[in-house]
Amino acid sequence: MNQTSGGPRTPEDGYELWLRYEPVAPGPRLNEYRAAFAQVVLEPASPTLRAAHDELALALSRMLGAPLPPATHIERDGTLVIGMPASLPQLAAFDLRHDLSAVGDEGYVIRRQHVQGKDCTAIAANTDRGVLYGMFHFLRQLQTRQPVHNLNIISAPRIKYRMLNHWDNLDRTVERGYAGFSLWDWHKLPDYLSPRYTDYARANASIGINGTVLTNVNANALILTKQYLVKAAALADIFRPYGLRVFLTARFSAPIEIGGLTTADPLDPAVIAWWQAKAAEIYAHIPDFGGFVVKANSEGQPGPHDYDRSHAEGANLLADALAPYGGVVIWRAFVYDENVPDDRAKQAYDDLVPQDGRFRPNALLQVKNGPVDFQPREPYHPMFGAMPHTPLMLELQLTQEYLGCATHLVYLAPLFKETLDADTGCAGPGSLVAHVIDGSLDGHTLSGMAGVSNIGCERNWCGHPFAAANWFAFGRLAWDHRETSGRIAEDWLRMTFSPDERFVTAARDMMLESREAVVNYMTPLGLHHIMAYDHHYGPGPWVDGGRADWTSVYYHRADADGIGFDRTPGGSDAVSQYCSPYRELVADLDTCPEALLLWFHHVPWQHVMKSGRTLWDELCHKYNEGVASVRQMQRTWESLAGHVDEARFEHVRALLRIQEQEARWWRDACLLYFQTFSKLPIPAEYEQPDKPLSYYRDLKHYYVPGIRERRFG
Ligand code: BDP
Repeated sequence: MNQTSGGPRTPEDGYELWLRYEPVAPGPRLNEYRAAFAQVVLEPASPTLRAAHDELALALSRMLGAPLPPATHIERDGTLVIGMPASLPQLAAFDLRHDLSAVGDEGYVIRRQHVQGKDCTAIAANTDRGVLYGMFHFLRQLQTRQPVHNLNIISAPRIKYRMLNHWDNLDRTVERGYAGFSLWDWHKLPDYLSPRYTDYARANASIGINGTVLTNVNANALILTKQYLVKAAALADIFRPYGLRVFLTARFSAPIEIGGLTTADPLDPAVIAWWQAKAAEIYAHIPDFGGFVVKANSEGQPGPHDYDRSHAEGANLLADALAPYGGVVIWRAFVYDENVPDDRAKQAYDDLVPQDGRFRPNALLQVKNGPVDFQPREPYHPMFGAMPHTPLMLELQLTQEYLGCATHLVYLAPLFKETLDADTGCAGPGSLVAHVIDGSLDGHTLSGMAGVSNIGCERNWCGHPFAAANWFAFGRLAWDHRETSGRIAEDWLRMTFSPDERFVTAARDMMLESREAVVNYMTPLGLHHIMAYDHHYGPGPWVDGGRADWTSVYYHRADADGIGFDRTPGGSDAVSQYCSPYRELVADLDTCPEALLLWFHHVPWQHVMKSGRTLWDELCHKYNEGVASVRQMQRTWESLAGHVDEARFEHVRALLRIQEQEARWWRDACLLYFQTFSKLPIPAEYEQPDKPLSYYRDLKHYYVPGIRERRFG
């Protein structure tokens, strides 16, 4: 644990994430907290309330120097009263009934108030889960050193299913994982229960995440066998007190692979019966099982199309099996097929939008933020707004598959917000993606947000010391998408590193700049999917041959005339999938935001940009700007030595050095490659590549982490 101020800081390994509970330095703030919180009334009458109790004791003994003495009723100033009014009569004096009636079963009220002549604070909710969430919010106030004299917080989540998706395989490899092997030690489960499972649940509860999909979307049917269900059930038992429900991925062909049937046709009575029995078996092991997540008919996965059935028919098969138990099916919309000749960006929409209204009430469709695949920048997915009769979930990727893998500092909240705040216009102005997915636009009660996890077994959970910020930001935005990227970054920095204002301000600015930096040095101006083949580590704009929609040339389409994918009506016409006025805005070369120009248009090299530069010069400018931003991040970090313990400081410093090298690698490789088409010089004012294009093309990288499991069969 850190010391409070002055002197070198004790080395930290990052294990405690944002739950370090750094001691409050002696001074007015500590005095204020000690006066405000002097004893606690909390009946640990359920496992969840016990968890809240234990967390509070841990946190306050660290932050304030001692745990609060327990009390049974309000007997003095500084009494903290925590619980549900239905079971804790001491809360009656606060009269929270009205506010609690509006926060549902996960929200809470935190209020400082004079009751019975004493200065007290209540943390109250309708359920014990709400109490736990409220307690974590309360602790955050202290961790971020907020004043507490006016505490009056009413909060409820805007999204119902706030989930992590682990792309974890049963052999413990993690598809697109850059933080070591899977947390789930399937081999030793259920007999050995790592303490990390509890700490994982604590961290999720602290940011309101209430669901976890344990297994990869490229699913292995074995997870649905008894042998593995008992293991998953052991995890569910640990997670339950923290309000975290377990979900599993369902392989559509499971009835054949583990059920001995000859078909997985969703309309076949034997298949229907098999899934019904399977659901009953799962619920016998995991009574609060959340449901299935399914990737079907995409990238080689089996699905209903194999039997000439629709996605809705496939989803409904599983939805019906889960319905008696209150489970949901989350059907992924990431579907595209190399045999469909049309633009990959259009395929999910074309396949799924016509099925709007055909899904069961307990089915959700999970849609990635953009229409291709988690690129540094994409326009929002046109399915948002196009399926008013179906609850759409937003799927974001926390793990940095296309964003520098293990080593780049990229704070993703600005990317997430860009999608959430996008106005689809589909139900008039102000039809934000956020309103589509929180259900408010079309009156859905089911709503969800999923983040593809960046967590592994590395000691600090996410690998890069800054990567946990993306887990944190995801949870905060899933709870309330109106929060700002800057505010979330500040909280995370204060809790993770130091509450010192100078540190927080500088490091926040560095984080906020990091996303645009990576866009600029990898894929500026709307370029996309030009990473190296398969592992996606490093640049590969020359990738050609094989499956066309997995090549780079498919996406950038550079030629002697220009560069970019023409998605206007004269090209693939993907623009027509958007509602007006966005459709017209992006379809017109003159009004299309330059940040997405080459996503929607094939643009001549000599086209004059808003800056007055030609497209080619602008490309050179952007790539250099990206490198310059990383160098600025390095300078900022250097200036913060002393604010962070040496172990974590040096770790980040080394990774920033790698990031700077790789930003140059990206810039030089891409500019040299695109130059073979533009035939134009890199303006002399910029650094010139010091190696030929052939050098970059010949680079080979073996054993990049995160490559998908090569399964038997
Ligand atoms: C892509 C990944 C692939 C995933 C796929 C998916 O490259 O490993 O299986 O998405 O989301 O980003 O299904």
